[in-house]
Amino acid sequence: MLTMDDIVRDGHPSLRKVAEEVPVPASDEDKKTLTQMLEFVINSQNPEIAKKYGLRPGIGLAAPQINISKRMIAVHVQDEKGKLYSCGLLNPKIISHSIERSYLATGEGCLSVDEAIPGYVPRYARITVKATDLDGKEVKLRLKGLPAIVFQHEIDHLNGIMFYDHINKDNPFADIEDGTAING
Ligand code: UDB
Ligand code: ZN
Repeated sequence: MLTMDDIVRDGHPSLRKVAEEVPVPASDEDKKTLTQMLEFVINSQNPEIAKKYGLRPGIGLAAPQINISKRMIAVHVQDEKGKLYSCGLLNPKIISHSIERSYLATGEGCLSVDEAIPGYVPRYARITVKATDLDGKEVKLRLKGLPAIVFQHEIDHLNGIMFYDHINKDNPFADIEDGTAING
C-alpha cells in the first residue's frame, strides 16, 4: 500500500512537469497505480489505518505526487449533502466552467506541502470534467462546492501547478471577485 513515504514533497521536479496523457484502454500497470492511489485516499480517511501508518487524511491525490508523471487522479470526497465522489480517473479534463469563483475559507493545503501556506485560492465555482474511469468508461461529472475544488487542485497537479501559485502575493486574503467562500 502507498504511505506518506511514497509522496514527493514540494521542490521535487515531478510536481512541476506537465504530466503525459495515459493511453486508453489503460494498461494493467496504470490501472494498478490508479487503484492504489484511490486506496490511499480511502485508507487515509480511516482513523485506525491513518494512525497506524501516519497518513494525513487526504481527499485527493494526483499521480505526479507519487513521482509518476501521468494524467491520473484519485478523489474521495463528500459534498455538502453527503454525496460521495469516490473515483480514480484517467486524463481528466475541464471542458467547461462557471465565471463565478469559489474558495476554501480556510485556504488550501497539499499532501506534498508539509508547511501551511496561508491565503485564498480562487477556483471556479462549477466545472464539468470529462475523463475515463477505471472500468474504461468515459464519464462526465458536473461538480460544485468542495468536490469542484478538489478536482481543480488535482488537475492543477497534472499541469505542474501548485495551490499557492494562485494566492495573491501582495494580500493573500484579498477579496475574491465573484467568489463564494466554502466552509469545507
Ligand atoms: C488534501 N485535505 O487531502 F474542506 F472535510 C487536504 C490535506 C492536504 C489537508 C490532507 C483537505 O483539505 N481535507 C478537507 C478539506 C475540507 C473539508 C474536509 C476535508 N488535499 C489533497 C491534495 O493535496 N491533493 O493533491 C489538499 C486539498 C486542498 C483543496 C482540495 C484538496
Ligand atoms: Zn495537492
